[in-house]
Amino acid sequence: MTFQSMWAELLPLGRSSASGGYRRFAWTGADAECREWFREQAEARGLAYEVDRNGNQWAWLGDPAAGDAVVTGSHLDSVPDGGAFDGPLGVVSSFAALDELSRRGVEFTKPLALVNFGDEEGARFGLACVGSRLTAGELTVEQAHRLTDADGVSLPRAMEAAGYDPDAIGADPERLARIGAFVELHVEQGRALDLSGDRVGIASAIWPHGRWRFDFRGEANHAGTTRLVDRRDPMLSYAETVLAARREAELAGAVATFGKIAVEPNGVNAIPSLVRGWLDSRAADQHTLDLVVTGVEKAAREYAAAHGVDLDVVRESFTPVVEFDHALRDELARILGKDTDLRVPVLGTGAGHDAGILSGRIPTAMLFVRNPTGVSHSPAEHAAEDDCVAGVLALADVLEGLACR
Ligand code: HGY
Ligand code: MN
Ligand code: MN
Repeated sequence: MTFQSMWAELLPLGRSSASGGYRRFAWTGADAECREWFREQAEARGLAYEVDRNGNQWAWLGDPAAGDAVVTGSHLDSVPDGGAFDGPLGVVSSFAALDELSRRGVEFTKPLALVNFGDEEGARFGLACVGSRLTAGELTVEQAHRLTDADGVSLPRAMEAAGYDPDAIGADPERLARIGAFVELHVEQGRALDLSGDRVGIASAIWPHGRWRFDFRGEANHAGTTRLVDRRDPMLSYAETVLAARREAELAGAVATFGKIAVEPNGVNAIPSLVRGWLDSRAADQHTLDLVVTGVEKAAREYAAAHGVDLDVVRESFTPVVEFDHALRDELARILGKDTDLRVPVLGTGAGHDAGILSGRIPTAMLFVRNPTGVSHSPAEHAAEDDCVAGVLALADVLEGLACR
């Protein structure tokens, strides 16, 4: 198996022929196909394959009980019509890096594990990083059991339908206690490496970020016969709030996005009764993020009041700022610094990752691979093959430096 052949195998799984994007949502058939691919890759290499209580997939080399394991991997699920690289690049690269280390004939002094964390994108149930949050004890069983998708299917029912036991989920401190370091390789979701002319980068931090649901409730009525003055139209308040979010973010040097909306009854000729919009906002620090979200909510309440519309705002997902482990970050820079042909800058990101969730429990680090357009969460997401191969070799160097003699 080569990076290219694994990539080609994974590429068609869960891909929409209409958009060319991916629809690999947690506990669906597409997710099951990707999971089967992971298991096959693990067993083809004689790795000890297991699925943990939260549905995360692990492939071990060596005895996990020995402790101080070095773990690498990422996720295989996607956002709706996401790109091919966000998540899968880290998983495929971890198998390719292990193959490279086998070719080098290295001797491992620590256990090594490759991992696929489930439901990182939160595309179906609205919460990011469910698999790693559960494992880290950042999400309670009760909170997880309350998650439902747009069709009203709960996370437990979805897990059961996929053959997993939803009553087994929960924190897994014993597993985390066996891990000395987790390194996640990921396509960069931005253009820093393209602008600096580098193939690979090391992560410094993840911006604090979250998701807030804005429920604007008005009065359903006939679009053709209701006078404008008689309307309580939640769509107007929603539209004004979207513009307010952009304004607040620009003022604060942050980002804010209303990317998802649900309208009831969603008829062309019906004034909505309910407009539900989801805000994703991120900023370099907590104070700035608080300023933006507070500003958006204040504006939304003013707009709602002006239109006789009720508003509820619910924080659905939140990740505080992540400073990756400095010692591990510097160790990666030392290891990769030996390759004089490879400059490896350290850069921050506004994108969330499982490595960010786990960073509160174990030392974690990230490697980024150049994305020439910076585009992500889109079918247009791309990374050049030679940059991907450079990422594999860098990951192999890091794993060798951390886990081998
Ligand atoms: O939303 C994020 O930053 C990540 O892709 N889950
Ligand atoms: Mn993503
Ligand atoms: Mn990702």
